[in-house]
Amino acid sequence: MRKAISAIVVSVATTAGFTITAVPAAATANSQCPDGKVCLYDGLSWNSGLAGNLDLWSDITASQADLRKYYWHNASGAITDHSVQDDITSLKNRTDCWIYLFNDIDFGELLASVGPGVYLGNLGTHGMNNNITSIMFVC
Ligand SMILES: [Ca+2]
Ligand SMILES: [Ca+2]
Repeated sequence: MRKAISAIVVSVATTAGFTITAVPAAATANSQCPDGKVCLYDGLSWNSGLAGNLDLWSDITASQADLRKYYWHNASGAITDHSVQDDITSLKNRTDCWIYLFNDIDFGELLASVGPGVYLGNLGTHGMNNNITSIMFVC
């Protein structure tokens, strides 16, 4: 089976972080991430393999300067008391925007920039598992 993600990682010599771009992913397995949203997940592979963990997710459509104040939804869609910050393990970018991922609040310490249509099933492979604390949209 063809992987849904086709990402190219390019080092950026002059700035911190790196750039991730991809051709738009095939139109499969998008039912839990509507077009036009960036979908964030606590678990690997967009929560497809929870291994006993909660199905925690959140969709955003604009920059978030402080994910400490932003909380996961659970499997039934209710807001939980689990903060999103330092907890994102996979994501889908279903917007036409680039998203910039930062380690600190208020867009401090750039980790990576992620192009439109990129799905990342394991942020750990990019050294970003449970690190993201703010996200900037650049449209
Ligand atoms: Ca996580
Ligand atoms: Ca962080």
